[in-house]
Amino acid sequence: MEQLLQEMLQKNYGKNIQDASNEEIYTALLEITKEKMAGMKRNEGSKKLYYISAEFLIGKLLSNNLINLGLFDETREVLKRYDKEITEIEEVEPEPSLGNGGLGRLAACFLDSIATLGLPGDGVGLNYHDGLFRQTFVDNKQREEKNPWITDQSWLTKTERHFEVPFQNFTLTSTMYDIDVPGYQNGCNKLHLFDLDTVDESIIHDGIQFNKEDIRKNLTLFLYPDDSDEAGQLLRIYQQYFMVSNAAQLILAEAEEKGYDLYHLYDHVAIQINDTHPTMVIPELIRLLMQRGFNMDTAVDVVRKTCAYTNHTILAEALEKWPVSYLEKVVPHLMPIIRDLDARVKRDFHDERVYIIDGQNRVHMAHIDIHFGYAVNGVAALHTEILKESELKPFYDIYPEKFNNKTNGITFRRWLVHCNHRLSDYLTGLIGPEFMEDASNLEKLLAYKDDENVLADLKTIKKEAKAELKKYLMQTQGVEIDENSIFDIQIKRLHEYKRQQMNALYAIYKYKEIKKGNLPKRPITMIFGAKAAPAYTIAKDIIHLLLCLQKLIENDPAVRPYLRIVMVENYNVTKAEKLIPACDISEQISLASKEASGTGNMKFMLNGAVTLGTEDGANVEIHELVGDDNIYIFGAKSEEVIRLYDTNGYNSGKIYDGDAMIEELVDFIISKDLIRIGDPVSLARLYKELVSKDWFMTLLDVKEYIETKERMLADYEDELSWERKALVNIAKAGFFSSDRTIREYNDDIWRL
Ligand code: C3B
Repeated sequence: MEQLLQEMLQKNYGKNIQDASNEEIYTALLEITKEKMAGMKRNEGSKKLYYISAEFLIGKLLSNNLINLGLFDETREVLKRYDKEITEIEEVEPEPSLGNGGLGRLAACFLDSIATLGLPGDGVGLNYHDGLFRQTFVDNKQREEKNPWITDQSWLTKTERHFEVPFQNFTLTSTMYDIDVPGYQNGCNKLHLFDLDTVDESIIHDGIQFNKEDIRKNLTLFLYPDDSDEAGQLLRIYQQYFMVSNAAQLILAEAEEKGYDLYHLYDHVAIQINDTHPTMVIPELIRLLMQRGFNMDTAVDVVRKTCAYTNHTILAEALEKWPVSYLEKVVPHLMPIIRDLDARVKRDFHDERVYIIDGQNRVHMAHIDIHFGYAVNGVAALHTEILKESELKPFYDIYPEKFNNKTNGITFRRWLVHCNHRLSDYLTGLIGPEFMEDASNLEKLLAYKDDENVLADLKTIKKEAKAELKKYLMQTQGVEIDENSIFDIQIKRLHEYKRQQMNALYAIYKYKEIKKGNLPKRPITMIFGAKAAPAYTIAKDIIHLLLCLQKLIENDPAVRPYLRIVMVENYNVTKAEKLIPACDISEQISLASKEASGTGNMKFMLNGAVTLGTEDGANVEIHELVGDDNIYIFGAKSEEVIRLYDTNGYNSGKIYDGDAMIEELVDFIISKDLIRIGDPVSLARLYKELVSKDWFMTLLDVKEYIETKERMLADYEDELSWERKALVNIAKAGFFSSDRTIREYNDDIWRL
């Protein structure tokens, strides 16, 4: 590596390692790594997977690619010899902005595991130039800015592949870009990102505004452009069709190049539809096969045996339903096929809940996936049960054999080896390196459950991570936190169902206690990271409340030594990698039944944090694995929540009126103290939402939440017993390796 790096720096800049800047070293390492990956063996086989997804939240790639190539340690050593830190070199790398939340990060973990298991499988998505917006805080509010991440030298490689994508009154020519996905000690796959040469970033103005009608210029500018008006919804359909038409054309082109019989496409290709965004791949493939001479029945049959669908949520807003009139405007050539599919369903089933086109002339995308794919999976045990028993019950009754569960996972290469090398090195020394190959070997750690030296070491490792986070927050945001405080962290998209507002009510509770003189034994640092969708008003109000509380406490010398709130700006993968190793308390407090799985919960556990959570998503499985003593569970169970929804039985106003403490906490949102700092309109709106609607039942669980968190804080003071909980969490995290998840997908669904 030393020689390669010297040569590259000489060639590019006429410099040696000693004199090169971090930018120059980064660029040289990027080029070296790209060349290595280009020379790697490809994962091959007679059947290949295409994982189509609107998001791939891949994070920075340099370190992870080096880890997977087996070059990381060597590179780190070489740089050290010249007094350079790889972490600082990596600061130069822009984070690709190709995803929003858990769904996109899951897709990225999956690509890593697919390649690592040696399976031939490529990702297919879009090359958004500005991706998801960059978040800044101005006047204690979120502001959205564009987020350009593509630089001259990047992991993208422009290819010679182009496809013609037809729309109603024009045709667009695509360009395919590739990013290599090297497996850990295995072959390489690719992430294909489609783009348009005519996209023009200069049309963006005033933050993230742009002309939504100029498709040639705007198509791949943003991930999830604002869809609060018709033009925005049409743009999303343009994006989705562009993505899947390219995917379908690529799949058929590769199959034809290999000489496969398209009548047996399913012997050579599996297509995974990640949430409903890529659903139009089904009618598009049918259309393309019919262009090649298939009749409709045969095309439907072949496509049905090729496509599988993953459901990631039961929230109605995310289960897409496009008006027929919109599809007619953008992709009129797909509508005859969609109508035909709908007619088949209406012929066979007399239950309007399973129709594709409903009585209001809307196309239910998930219904296309379920009828015309061969597998449907949820992403955690509880979630899959809810799909089968309530959300998708009419479908489960028809196709029980299609439904299966695939509990999510995370790649340990990124979420342990890369983000917490101290812990990962320590574990290797203690229990051997086998857990890197097979994560269930982490259980060997249980043998040290009562070893006080090991428990003390774990504490030291956590302390170092906390000190590092402290340094990072100082450098990036200028806030100073106390590394001896308890780090209580909630990082995830801002959504009412995730209940950051409930955590804010805890902060108010604690603030008031401290004001009364009930000081905590140890200071608490509450850390949040979250972006709110630009048009999601209440979510932005919650961010505003958190930022106002942060300000209030910062300016109060009586409270500040005991309680801090830090809202991390522009939360992303890079920041998650710094936050997760430093966490003591992992906040997983969604309203039971609403969080399909969660994957942050797994990352925290793996890094020795203890979960404070509801019985929701994968928390249920974490609970089963670690046992009652090593997790803090509270709140209404999913059955109760579902019953409350079904019977209209929840009334937040009644809870508020009937409980003096809850009333006091909620009233604080519109207190003089906060109104002085914040925007009265925004705070009053949030207050009103909580007392008059509270759709995600914050007030139902808030008391038990506060009690449980208080118990947790008290337990933290028993150091040995706390570290033992941390140890058990690490030891039991092996199940959540995405290598396990992908093995299951392959065994049960893809059969590559
Ligand atoms: C998320 C869900 O909200 C999480 O519970 C889940 O862990 C991940 O997907 C991965 O399965 N999700 C998301 O990020 N975006 C959506 N549109 C739907 C679900």
